[in-house]
Amino acid sequence: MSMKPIFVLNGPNLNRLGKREPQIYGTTTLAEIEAMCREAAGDTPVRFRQSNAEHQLVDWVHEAIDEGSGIVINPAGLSFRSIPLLDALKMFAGPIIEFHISNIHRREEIYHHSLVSKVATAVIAGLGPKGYPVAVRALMNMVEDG
Ligand code: DHK
Repeated sequence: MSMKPIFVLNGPNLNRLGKREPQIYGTTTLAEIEAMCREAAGDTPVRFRQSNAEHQLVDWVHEAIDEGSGIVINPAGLSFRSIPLLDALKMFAGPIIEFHISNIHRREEIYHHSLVSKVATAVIAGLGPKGYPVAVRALMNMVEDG
């Protein structure tokens, strides 16, 4: 198993999980989600990050390009319009899992067309916060399979 870190990257407003629209996103906090991801990763190092800034997400993808084995990314609102984030992800050679807590396809039209899906290896949407460890384990399997 690669001991290069996996990256779990989270976009805008996800720092508010727990209080943010609980009927959509549940009441699990980002800190609790981080703990679930680290538990799922076992001995594999996890770089778990969140930012409301597009450029910060881009910089973290660059870090993953240089040092990471795989990426789980919840781009949140950046999923739908961010060419810079898409361009950065195109440079990443490993597996990418795009993750959304909610089923974006069952929501308003503005959430239906993710640019990130054009470069993601897989997309997980609708499993809720407990889907994050599912995504981490799936990513680790992809990394192991090479
Ligand atoms: C989170 C967001 O902030 C929204 O912009 C996405 C995604 C959905 C989620 O379900 O995790 O549309």
